[in-house]
Amino acid sequence: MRASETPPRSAGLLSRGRPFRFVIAGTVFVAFDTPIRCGNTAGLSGRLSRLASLFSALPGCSMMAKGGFALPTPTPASSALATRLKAQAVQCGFALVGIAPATEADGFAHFREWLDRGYAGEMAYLHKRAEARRHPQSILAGVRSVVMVAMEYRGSRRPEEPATAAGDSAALATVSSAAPVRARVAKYAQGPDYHPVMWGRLKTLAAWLEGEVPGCHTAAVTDTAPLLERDFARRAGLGWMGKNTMLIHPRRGSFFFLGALLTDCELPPDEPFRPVHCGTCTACLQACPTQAFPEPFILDATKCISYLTIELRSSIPPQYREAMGDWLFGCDICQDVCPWNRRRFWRDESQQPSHPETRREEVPFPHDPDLEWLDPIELLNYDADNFRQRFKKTSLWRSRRTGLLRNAAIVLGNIGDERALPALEKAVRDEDEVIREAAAWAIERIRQRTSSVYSGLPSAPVD
Ligand code: B12
Ligand code: SF4
Ligand code: SF4
Repeated sequence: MRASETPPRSAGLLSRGRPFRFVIAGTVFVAFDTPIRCGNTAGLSGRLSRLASLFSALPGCSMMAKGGFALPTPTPASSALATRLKAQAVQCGFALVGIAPATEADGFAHFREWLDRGYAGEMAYLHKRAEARRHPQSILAGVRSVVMVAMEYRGSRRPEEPATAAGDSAALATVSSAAPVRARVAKYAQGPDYHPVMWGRLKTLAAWLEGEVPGCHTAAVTDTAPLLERDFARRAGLGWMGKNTMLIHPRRGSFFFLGALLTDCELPPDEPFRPVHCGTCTACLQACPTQAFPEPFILDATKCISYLTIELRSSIPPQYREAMGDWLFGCDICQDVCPWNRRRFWRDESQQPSHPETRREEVPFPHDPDLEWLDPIELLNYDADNFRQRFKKTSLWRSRRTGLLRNAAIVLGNIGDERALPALEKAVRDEDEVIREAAAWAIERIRQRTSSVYSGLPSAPVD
């Protein structure tokens, strides 16, 4: 008997009249020296079944033997393993879990086109490792399954505090001198840096799987690895890609992080999420203050406040500064307006809907109320040490001191009054050119606004 292995590949077949997708992760070819008559494969099947049962004894290994045509389907053993794996994922604190086959990413061509159109801006890492995003094999050799998980975060939005219509300078200019000057942080960043939290939970899940399937290999990834996460999340059945490009789940909305556990253990894939529940809605496209969607489902990141405040290292182009409003770090507007996120994330739990899924015991992602809003005047006084101490373990570390102080100055230019001038005047002497330039811009804006307010006052009465 000779045995050989084929590399992973996928195929589509009809099973009971319904489309069925599966992965042939490895095929063991056998040859018998006993002649078998055409149409009579009983002897072959018997021997193959015995061989298959040897493999099936390995936990998590699924195998189906067929003489003539090989139709591998998940064995009850691997389905049971998948079910227990999913239960374990919930125990680890994940709100959603699904399994996608480890085949080429459906959206890879779309991703390449997106890069070619220049929408990635200065995010050089996306260009550098572009080809690696074609197939998860680039992260884990021999990968067969991609277990996609979602970890929810809850932010600060309350009914009385809708996201500021950034760019609405009339509203912003009404800031009274008694009101605190504060700058808004995107919900996902109102807590610890999510990467270690996600990796920690994924590693617990990986350890469980490795215990169940000795010898299997895993890789835990979130955000930084070359994986098109939303693509695989859709294929794992976690939701659809909205017109705002977020992955949206019908009951969970879109305020969650994605993570992936890659494994060479073969697991039965879930059905991909096929419908797109956006319908005729265009709320996100209209609400985006920088008009960052050239068309539905496509984001030009170079115009997105999230990119401008977090990823961009240089000065923020002047045409987007006013539209930033009071967003200091990231932006949630295209999610806040999405009907699929309505009724969720009020911090007052009494306003939560009573859907059974929301009542389920979950390990919440830690939320820090002190990170909901930050004082941009205080931030301008931060040196490198203050910055490190306060933000090293948070997502805000990503923008570095330069980016955060630059953003603080711009927010002050948009909403600040004369109280901000001393801090800004100090910042125009900062050693960092990017901070100096933003501070000078903000001073100019505040002075223009103050002088227009005074020129609008009625003249003093003449005795
Ligand atoms: C680069 C990046 C950004 C960039 C660009 C965002 C973008 N829309 O592309 C910037 C800095 C702007 C950004 C912002 C944000 N990000 Co971001 N970001 C990423 C990152 C690292 C890569 C995304 C990417 O490759 N973009 C390029 C586009 C082309 O790919 P894509 O968005 O995945 O789109 C796929 C599908 O849309 C699909 N597709 C679309 N159209 C079509 C059509 C066809 C025919 C097909 C077949 C496929 C297809 O194919 C694409 C490629 O797979 C991912 C993590 C990861 N590794 O995936 C996180 C990620 C997408 N970001 C995330 C978050 C939370 C955010 C913010 C909400 C943060 C904030 N509050 O400020 C914002 C949201 C802005 C927005 N509306 O997207 C989460 C999203 C979770 C979710 N529920 O969707 C991710 C997954 C990180 C994580 N691990 O949780 N981000
Ligand atoms: S995150 Fe903000 S700026 Fe970016 S696309 Fe959404 S609404 Fe527009
Ligand atoms: S706001 Fe409307 S169009 Fe945009 S993602 Fe949500 S449902 Fe889709």
